Amino acid sequence: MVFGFLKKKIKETFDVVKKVTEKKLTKKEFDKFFDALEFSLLESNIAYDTILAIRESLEKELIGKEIKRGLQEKIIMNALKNALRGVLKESDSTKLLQEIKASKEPIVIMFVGTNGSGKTTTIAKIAYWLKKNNISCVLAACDTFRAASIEQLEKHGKALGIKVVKHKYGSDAAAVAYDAIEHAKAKGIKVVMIDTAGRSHANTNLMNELEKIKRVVNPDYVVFVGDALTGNDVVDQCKTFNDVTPFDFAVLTKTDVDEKGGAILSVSHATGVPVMFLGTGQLYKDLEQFDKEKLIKLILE
Ligand SMILES: Nc1nc2c(ncn2[C@@H]2O[C@H](COP(=O)(O)OP(=O)(O)OP(=O)(O)O)[C@@H](O)[C@H]2O)c(=O)[nH]1
Ligand SMILES: [Mg+2]
Repeated sequence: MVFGFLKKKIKETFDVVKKVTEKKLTKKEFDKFFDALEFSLLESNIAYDTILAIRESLEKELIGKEIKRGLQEKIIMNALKNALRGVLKESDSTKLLQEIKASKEPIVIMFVGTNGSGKTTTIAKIAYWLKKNNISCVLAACDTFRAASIEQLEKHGKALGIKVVKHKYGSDAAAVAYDAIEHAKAKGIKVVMIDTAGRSHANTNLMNELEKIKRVVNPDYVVFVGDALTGNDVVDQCKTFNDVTPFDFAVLTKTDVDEKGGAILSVSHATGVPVMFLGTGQLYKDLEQFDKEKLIKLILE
């Protein structure tokens, strides 16, 4: 994660505050500063609603505040940190591990998202993470739609030494998931991860089908996998997915190649659902546990 773009843009807006001549920041001066900042935030792919939330928080904290000479940057940075704290949700992957370990029944996790967002890769990375934590899992090849999807999952299964439950292409995705859950129950496997086919959030038929899979499988967790590079579009995607198959946490992928960072901020603000992991590359180890304070530091310091 680099965030060079956003960081640079935010710093540029400080020049406006540095010109503050009166002791206390007036509404007029704030508006001038925020106009510059708003543009930077928009350019960084942060959704408009999220920008409004940031504005509200900054307004409350900064208007009427004494801006001491030499401390302008520090004061604004602190206010921005607080604004981002309000926008981002906390997530706790350690708690998830504990819950999995304590559960008598297999924990079923279903992954949803648009085409190519990184679902299958993320499942393999999470399987690797679970394995490192001595937790067994089975993968359900429920993308029976896209050519070579089953082989792709099997390749990961082989590399990680993890079983993949599959049927033929074109078969019912829910039936594959059902078999994988039965397998996990019979063998005492702790986690079932369901790889669904990518679909456009605008395709009502395909979204309804996803809802059907969810109804049959009744997963413990639904995970939305979003591609950080799609920027603002990921916000529409996550809202629609959250309406059809409400999700419990999100994973944002390709953050290693996303300079802007807007998607990470907007997804959890738009849905109220936390981001749990960030995909940071193409290797199994390239999965970071989302850490709110660490991200805020990365963006602002
Ligand atoms: N750089 C980078 N590439 C990633 C990351 N996650 C996934 N990818 C790449 O993104 C591409 C698509 O990943 P998949 O896991 O196949 O995506 P998917 O959502 O399963 O795709 P469909 O099943 O076709 O909908 C692959 O080339 C992955 O290697 C990431 O965090 N960083
Ligand atoms: Mg896939």
